[in-house]
Amino acid sequence: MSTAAKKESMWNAFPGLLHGLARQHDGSLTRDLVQNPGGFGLGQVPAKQTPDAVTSMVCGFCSTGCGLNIHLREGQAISLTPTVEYPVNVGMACPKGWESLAVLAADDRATQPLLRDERGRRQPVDWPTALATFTQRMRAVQERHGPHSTAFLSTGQIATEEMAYLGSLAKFGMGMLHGDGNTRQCMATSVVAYKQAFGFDAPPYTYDDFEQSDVIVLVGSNLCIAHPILWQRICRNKRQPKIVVIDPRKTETAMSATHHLPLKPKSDLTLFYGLAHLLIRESWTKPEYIAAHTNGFDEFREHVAAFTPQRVAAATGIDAETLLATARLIHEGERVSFWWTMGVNQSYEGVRAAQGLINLALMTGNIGRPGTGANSITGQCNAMGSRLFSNTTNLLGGRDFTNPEHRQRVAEVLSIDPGKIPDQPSWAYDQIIEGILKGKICGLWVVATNPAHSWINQNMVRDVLSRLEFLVVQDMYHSTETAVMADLLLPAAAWGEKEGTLINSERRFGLIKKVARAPGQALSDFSIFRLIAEEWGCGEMFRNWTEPEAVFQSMKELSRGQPCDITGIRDYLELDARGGVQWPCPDHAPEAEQQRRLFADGRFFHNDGKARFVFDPPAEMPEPPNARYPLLLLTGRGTAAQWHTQTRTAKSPVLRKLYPGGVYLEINPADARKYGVRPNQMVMVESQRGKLSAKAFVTHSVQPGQVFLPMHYEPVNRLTLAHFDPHSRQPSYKNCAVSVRPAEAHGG
Ligand SMILES: Nc1nc2c(c(=O)[nH]1)N[C@H]1C(S)=C(S)[C@@H](COP(=O)(O)OP(=O)(O)OC[C@H]3O[C@@H](n4cnc5c(=O)[nH]c(N)nc54)[C@H](O)[C@@H]3O)O[C@H]1N2
Ligand SMILES: Nc1nc2c(c(=O)[nH]1)N[C@H]1C(S)=C(S)[C@@H](COP(=O)(O)OP(=O)(O)OC[C@H]3O[C@@H](n4cnc5c(=O)[nH]c(N)nc54)[C@H](O)[C@@H]3O)O[C@H]1N2
Ligand code: SF4
Ligand SMILES: [Mo]
Repeated sequence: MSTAAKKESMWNAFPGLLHGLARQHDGSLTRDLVQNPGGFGLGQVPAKQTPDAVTSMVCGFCSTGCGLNIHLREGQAISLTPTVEYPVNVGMACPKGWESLAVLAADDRATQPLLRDERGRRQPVDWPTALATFTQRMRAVQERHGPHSTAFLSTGQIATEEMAYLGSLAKFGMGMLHGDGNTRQCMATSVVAYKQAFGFDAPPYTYDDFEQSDVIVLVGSNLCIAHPILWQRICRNKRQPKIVVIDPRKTETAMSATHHLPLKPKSDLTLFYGLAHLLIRESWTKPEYIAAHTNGFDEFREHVAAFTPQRVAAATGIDAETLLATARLIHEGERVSFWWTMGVNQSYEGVRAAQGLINLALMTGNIGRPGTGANSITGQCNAMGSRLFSNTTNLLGGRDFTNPEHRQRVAEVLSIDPGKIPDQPSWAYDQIIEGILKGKICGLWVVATNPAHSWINQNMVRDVLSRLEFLVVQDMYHSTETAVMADLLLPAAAWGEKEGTLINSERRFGLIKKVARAPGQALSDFSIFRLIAEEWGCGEMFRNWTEPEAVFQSMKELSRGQPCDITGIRDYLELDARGGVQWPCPDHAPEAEQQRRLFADGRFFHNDGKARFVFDPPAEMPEPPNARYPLLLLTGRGTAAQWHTQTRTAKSPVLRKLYPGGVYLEINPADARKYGVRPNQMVMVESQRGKLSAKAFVTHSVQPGQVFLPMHYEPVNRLTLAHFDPHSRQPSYKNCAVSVRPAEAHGG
């Protein structure tokens, strides 16, 4: 392929990129990039550095879990290219994946432990001092305020083995009760929805379903930006699928779809009940499937009887004709798949909305067959690992802390005293934050997450974190919003500098490998946990966990007999050779195929083998727009080149060119006129809790009455309202009331 053709296919592949560039309002940049495709890091190897070996591993950004070939010289990575043979990405990667190595080299990498002195300055210390300080001060907090006064906040972005170590060390070794992950911000809703409906947290699909579907319903999911390679998988679908995007915004994905339902924000639940109503009214359900494989349908039918097209049209803004046409699409599709992400999960009624989609799949028999499913797409590279093995909400292996048999089993596998395992689950993230506010949590250990940017309602978070007696942050950079608040910073090695496994959205275990040296004295999270275990005096408990692969062997045993059984994966070598393996993979099973989906036999994980219809009346939006704050704020991903709080992506000069440097607000032209806002003008966006200034991006992609801010910029969560789904305690980041006015008019 010529360079120009390659370039063009890049643009086509990533509508999200083009959109990001369009927002820069700067044609010169586009021209530069087009003239200099090398800027994309298209895998060219610098002339002087010819690789002498290649190894492959999975990407450490998003949950897609693409395979990357790492080109090595003398054992060190010099460049990378997407792996063609890997079943996930079949030779493709998004800009973040291409730039994975670039973000490792940065001036603000944490290279040594930093300890705050009496005058409040961060001073470099050696590891023995750091470890001794950690232990002494955490112990002191526990002695002063009781054993449960220390807690941890972890992540979906370290290796599964590291998560298992952290969760076991903190809870079984150090006596903590409370520890949660940033996956609460993200996936808690799907976890609860699946558990209640299927009996286990089990996303049923395989990515091949994107290619096998003939109707693909994407709800609150901006695939083109957030999962660009999964969008590419849809583009490979030869069945000419209908693609229905349900999103209040006309996103890049909505623009590329065949159908867009721009519903009113948070009216999803009503919409799904309205669709169920029509499917029942028109006899477009699968009674045999419902009778054989589900419980609760009769009650559900009664519940949705009240959701007439008129009522649903009024609540959702989608007219009755479109509702019927959508129900018809679902009925006529031979293979219909329902996919959802944060537009569903991040809501005060996220769990019921996710179950609304599960109900649609169940009642139409769209599950367990190729191209079907009620499919939650995860976000972080190892959100799925966190769900099964982080020992936070669930006991190791997807078990339950409150179940004595489960505790006994885990104690046996780990050869520990069952009395060391807490018999109650942890507080959720928001309860830990509130616990700090109430003086119940006084020591906090934050690993691979950046709550001082990403947690909802920042004004409160900063204040809360500053009340802690001891805040430890373990991060690869010393400069994150949370790291700079830490009393003690522990420098961590990053993806590419350590080994372990990640589990992607389709339940596939993949390997990460050490292909680069960590800078300075930074250590892998795994090594840090080991050292802390020794220093704390509980090293003996983890004597077998000498390296990540040893923990992997324990994880296998912990999974035995569980729905997520992986006893059939011999070791890392085999995992590597097989191109990743999806769970379940029990040891007695024949060699597993590369693509597998759950529930092909119609059996779910509840004791009676049946799935459940779960439903509730829709709830009121807690903070609807009002006279003072007349606009509804949506937040989410901005471009394919930005990752969350930007600690990583901002370090790549290439990625930085692909997105606007400063915070921008998407606002509809009608509202821009109404509030006197001109394109590119600085505006003040204000909620009851805080304000920020942003550049106005006047666009029809948001509806009148709504505005959108990308979450990647630090001030955004100063505005958001701390409210949560009652079942999952996931924050509802995507709705609060704000006002917008030109900044100059007020001197700002
Ligand atoms: N480039 C990039 N990719 C990422 C990430 C990143 O930071 N950058 N993060 C990763 C992570 S951790 C996650 S969780 C995923 C998130 O992936 P997505 O969920 O796809 O991303 P978001 O933009 O947060 O939200 C998706 C859409 O929800 C819509 N939405 C808002 N309110 C509603 C509503 O009430 N109903 C409906 N139906 N839709 C609504 C928004 O308009 C938005 O377009 O992305 C992953 N991939
Ligand atoms: N308003 C709004 N807010 C949101 C969202 C939204 O849609 N809107 N989305 C939410 C969602 S879905 C998510 S997932 C969260 C994400 O929120 P965060 O988890 O806070 O975001 P990240 O920037 O991914 O933070 C990861 C941190 O880990 C560090 N790190 C990376 N690799 C390693 C490693 O191997 N070891 C260690 N020790 N550190 C490492 C990075 O430098 C970074 O500081 O944001 C949430 N916040
Ligand atoms: S789509 Fe996700 S996993 Fe694939 S290269 Fe991009 S960031 Fe990495
Ligand atoms: Mo997420």
